[in-house]
Amino acid sequence: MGETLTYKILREHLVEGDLKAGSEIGIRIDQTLTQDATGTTAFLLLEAMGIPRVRTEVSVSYVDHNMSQFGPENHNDHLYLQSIATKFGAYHSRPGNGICHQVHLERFGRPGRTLLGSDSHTPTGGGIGMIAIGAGGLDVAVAMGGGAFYTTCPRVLGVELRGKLRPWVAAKDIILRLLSVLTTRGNVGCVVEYFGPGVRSLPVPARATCTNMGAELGVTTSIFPSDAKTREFLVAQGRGGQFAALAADDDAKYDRIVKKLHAENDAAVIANIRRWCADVTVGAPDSAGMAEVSFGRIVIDLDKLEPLAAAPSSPDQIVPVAAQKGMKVDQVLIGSCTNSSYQDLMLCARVLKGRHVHPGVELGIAPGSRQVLAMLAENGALADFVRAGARIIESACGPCIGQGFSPADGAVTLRTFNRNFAGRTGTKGDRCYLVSPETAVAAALTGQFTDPRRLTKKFGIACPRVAMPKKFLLDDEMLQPPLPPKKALGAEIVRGATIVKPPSGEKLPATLRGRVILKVGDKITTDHIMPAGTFLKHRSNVPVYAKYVFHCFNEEGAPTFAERALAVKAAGQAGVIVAGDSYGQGSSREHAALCPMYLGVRAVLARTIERIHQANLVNFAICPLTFADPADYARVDADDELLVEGLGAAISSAETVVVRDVTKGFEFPCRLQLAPRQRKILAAGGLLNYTRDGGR
Ligand code: MIC
Ligand code: SF4
Repeated sequence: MGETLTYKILREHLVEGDLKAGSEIGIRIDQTLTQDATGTTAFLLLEAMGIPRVRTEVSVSYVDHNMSQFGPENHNDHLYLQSIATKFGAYHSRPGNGICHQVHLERFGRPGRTLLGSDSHTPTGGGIGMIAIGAGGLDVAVAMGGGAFYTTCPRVLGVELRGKLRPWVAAKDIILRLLSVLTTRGNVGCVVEYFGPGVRSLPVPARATCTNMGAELGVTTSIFPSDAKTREFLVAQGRGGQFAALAADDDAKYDRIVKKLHAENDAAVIANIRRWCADVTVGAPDSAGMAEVSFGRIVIDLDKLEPLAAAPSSPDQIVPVAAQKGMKVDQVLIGSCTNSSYQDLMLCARVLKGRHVHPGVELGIAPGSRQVLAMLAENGALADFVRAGARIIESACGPCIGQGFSPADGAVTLRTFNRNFAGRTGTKGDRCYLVSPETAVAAALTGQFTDPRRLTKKFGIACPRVAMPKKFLLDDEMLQPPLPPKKALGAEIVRGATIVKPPSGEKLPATLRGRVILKVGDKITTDHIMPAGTFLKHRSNVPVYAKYVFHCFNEEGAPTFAERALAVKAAGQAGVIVAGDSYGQGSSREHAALCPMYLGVRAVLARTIERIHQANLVNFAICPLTFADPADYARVDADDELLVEGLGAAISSAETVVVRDVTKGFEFPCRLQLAPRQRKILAAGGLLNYTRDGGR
């Protein structure tokens, strides 16, 4: 039987385990990337492991997130990263050089290689045929040191693309369509693999938009084949020699995906599955209304796609742009690692050339890289933007991570980004829609939600065709190469006062006596747990950053989560967080585990936990437990005292533990769904201790 592309690359990199979906595997990592908001911790942990030099083929440290430089913290981080990265044998992409995923695609991405990045959008590299996975900084530090990356061998979900996108319909609409089918829930342990004749028409940046936002599906990664379009891109980047043709076998068999969905509440999702998937079966709902839905693969006829948007406040709230027609738009932002390529921005520049932004709209443009920005500057497109009234933002994450451009109260903001979690823009109650550059630029011109296809019908604007440049502007001056080993020996590490050694984990107690500090609902993202925006600058200082854990749930005048947690810790009890489905969605930020650990949290009790976050919890010795019966979630409340006898022993092999709610006087079973290596890490008191003890 033929093999998927995913398994071909995994097989080549397998160092431990069997390629059997659901079992734990260890894979060799060829390349790593870190960014400044996660990278300082990653490098501090690398130092703590006593590893003097990276052992990968390529490791790159990017600076792109914390760029506002209010106070000394950001610049301290930049200088630390510059000094440690080059000393330890990594490339350093200086601030101003662009967003890590865009730059990595341009300058380092290689078909068939593995990439591990301390950022959840690392799967962007799948657009060039890599197995590119997001992980916590500690996992990336281990990989930089030459260690394998351990993960669950995935099920591979096939997405067959047919036909060709029509004018004004974009790659963003493909991934938004996928989000309407798969949602952000219940896809842990899958890889999305694109195939079919429709792939051929999509250039690498369009593919990268799809794989980038695969992160929002919660899958391990997404991947496209490497073909003539990949070669074209690599040649234009001056790296034609790195091309390799890669594809699944013609008779490759994709996995069936089985999901439990609520027959009534998820009726729209089930309808989408019926419409867009092959071989669908929908079981009868059980007593709780949950039905088993299974399907073979997703089939998207690109000709049939229409412009879509993700409505507030989740990337899977998908609506047709046409249905929003007439809604006033106050702000349009074009950029982020999802849609800031040369082609994306050229399309917008051509539409805006000789025209003006609607007076009711603020338009911001953030080119994804210095390469993109320099090319726009040289060919005059930048001037077209400026003359149209756009505000030019530097090549960085910027507004995507709440660094400026927060919208006014009640304002509608359209962004070409990948996340619209509530409050991520920096404004409480924000109304943020995620759209393609085509839809964004249409709104910038008209001042309202406008199906971009109407630009042709109503305004006579033809959809610009932006071809792949024959040669991109190549200038790697802002990419500092690693110092040669001899020079590196004497090089100094610049360590500002705001860079504080992160705490390491402790072993779990034999019996856990805990207290529920907070109970939260479904789809709690790492932005809820550890806010970014103005708090982002404290990433290198855990004691300070920890003050803001669950900041969005703190109430004025009442003790904060941090204060309550520290009181519980002082009383000799373990802190426990209780959550619903999909706990820890979104980013890879390990601070969402590291800071709660610092405050004494020792267990998370949830209905389901997302992949990267679960790994981060384990890495920092917080025990991830899931309710064996999801109905028990409703019975446990904040402030309840919990007792888990024998937890310390159970983590080595038990599948379930019994949790006693001492306050209410009842017991309930919880699952310990851990891979064998995760059990060892937990038993050692976290990954740092495990590695120091010689664990692999
Ligand atoms: C994000 O998009 O949320 C981030 C900021 O890039 C994060 C990483 C971080 O929190 O530093 C991510 O996606 O992993
Ligand atoms: Fe940066 Fe936004 Fe991409 Fe995260 S999603 S890496 S914040 S641009």
